Amino acid sequence: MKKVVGSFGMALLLALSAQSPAIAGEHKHHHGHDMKAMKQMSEQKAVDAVGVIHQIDASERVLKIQHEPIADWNMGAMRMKFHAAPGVDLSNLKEGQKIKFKTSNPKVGRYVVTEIVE
Ligand SMILES: [Cu+2]
Repeated sequence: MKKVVGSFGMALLLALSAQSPAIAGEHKHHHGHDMKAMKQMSEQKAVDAVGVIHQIDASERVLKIQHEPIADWNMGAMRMKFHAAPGVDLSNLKEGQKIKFKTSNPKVGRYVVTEIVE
């Protein structure tokens, strides 16, 4: 519930800058590409990605990242949540920072940052 409340709070903030429709559409869009890309992702291979950290939830170990297109997943640019793998050190990361990272999709709807490359 904590995450839901957080997203809602952010949606409220962003509503002031007229961006809330984009947030509201985020999950719907993800279900679409999850289903389509499910087969090719099931192998759990980590792929390269680049993005800007939008939000860090250190206690939940969740990063909200505005990522550039991820060709290996046939996924366009978007903002979405990634769970940090146990070995990933979040202490050096800052909101607004651009990172190169490796990510896997172990199951539908769950995205994991497996490594921060730079
Ligand atoms: Cu995405």
